[in-house]
Amino acid sequence: MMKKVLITGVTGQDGAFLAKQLVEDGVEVYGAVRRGSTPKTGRLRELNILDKVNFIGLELTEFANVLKVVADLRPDAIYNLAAQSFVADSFQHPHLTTSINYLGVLNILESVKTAGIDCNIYQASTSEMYGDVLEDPQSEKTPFNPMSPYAVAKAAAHHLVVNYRVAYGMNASNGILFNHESELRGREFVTRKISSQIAELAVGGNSAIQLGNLDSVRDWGYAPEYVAGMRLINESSVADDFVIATNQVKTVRDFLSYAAVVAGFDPIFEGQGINEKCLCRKSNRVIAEVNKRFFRPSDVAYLRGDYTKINEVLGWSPETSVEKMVEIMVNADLNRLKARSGSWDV
Ligand code: NAP
Ligand code: G4F
Repeated sequence: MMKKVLITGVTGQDGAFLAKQLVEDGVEVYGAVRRGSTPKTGRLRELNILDKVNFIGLELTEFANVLKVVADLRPDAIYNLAAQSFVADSFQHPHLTTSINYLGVLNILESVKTAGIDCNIYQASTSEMYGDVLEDPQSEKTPFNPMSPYAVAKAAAHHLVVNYRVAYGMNASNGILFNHESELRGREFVTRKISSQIAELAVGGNSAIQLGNLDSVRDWGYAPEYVAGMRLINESSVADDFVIATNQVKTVRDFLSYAAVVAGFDPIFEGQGINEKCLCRKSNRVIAEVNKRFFRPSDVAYLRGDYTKINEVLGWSPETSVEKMVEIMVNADLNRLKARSGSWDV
């Protein structure tokens, strides 16, 4: 049983859900937050665990700082979830993305090795590494073909974790997680952008949602279940790499359509390509429209994960369907608006 756990990225979606699960199991949780900034504690507060997490200032890109934190704390396990996690931004900030997403991982691995402590390491790898996919569905054996600076940095970090495991016998694992979403997802990601803005529209807002590539296909799962999978991986005495996915796929257009129905609209799509719009059949209101500002220099068109290995070795499987997850997300955003305004009526 892990007693003391360090989570980098504790203020993010996955960090918050993970901290909650660990706190509930009596684990001492230390959350690393960027130095010099007031931690973004909204998610931890929403999960009622803000006072249960011990915050530690940590600059992931400074080796000396990471080493000091790791050597002083001597955690039983580290979950390295901190990242510049928004793929679109990585095209604008490739150096920053590479520093955090690659060098940050090197610093964690080197620190644990240098401190000489017995500490399991979980690295947040990603389906984004498959990029322009070379096999369908994608498994642990599928070669990477990354399509963004984000994915290139994550792929390099992934290989580094494997190398430290092989070279030094460290218990370091990669979870290759496909997209996972929730009511705590950042609003820059397409699912939460849709759920939050459709809720605004449902309570009387009038700005149509501006979206990029509606044809993108993703294998979307529910984040709390994926975080439980991370724990199975990092609590195992045998380090290895595992895909976590649902093996079900939907387009961004499908996601938008489900969300619109949950919010009380009757969606239809008109036009093609850059001129495509989603309208409400009943009111003729424009719900969403395509805006080329949200296209990426190179995008990942299709992802579908094969989670057979984690199912067979660690007994993990997904439970929540994408339709159910959309319902959870849109209703959470509607409830937040209701709490803010006192009342609303779809
Ligand atoms: P998220 O909500 O964007 O959280 C990212 C976390 O990283 C935040 O706590 C953020 O801190 C921290 N961070 C960002 N830049 C940092 C820096 N320079 N120094 C230290 N911390 C920094 O991401 P998530 O969805 O929870 O994802 C967790 C991890 O899994 C990430 O590594 C992501 O790349 C990876 N991943 C996510 C998915 C997914 O679908 N969610 C799939 C595969 C892999 P602030 O609060 O201070 O910004
Ligand atoms: O929601 P997204 O921004 O997620 P993306 O790029 O797949 O990355 C997420 O999942 C990865 C796992 O595969 C993680 F590693 C990563 O950290 C992150 O959590 O975009 C999903 C798809 C893309 O194809 C994008 O082009 O949706 C398309 N899309 C269409 N319109 C949009 C939009 N994405 C965003 N963010 N905003 C739009 O308006």
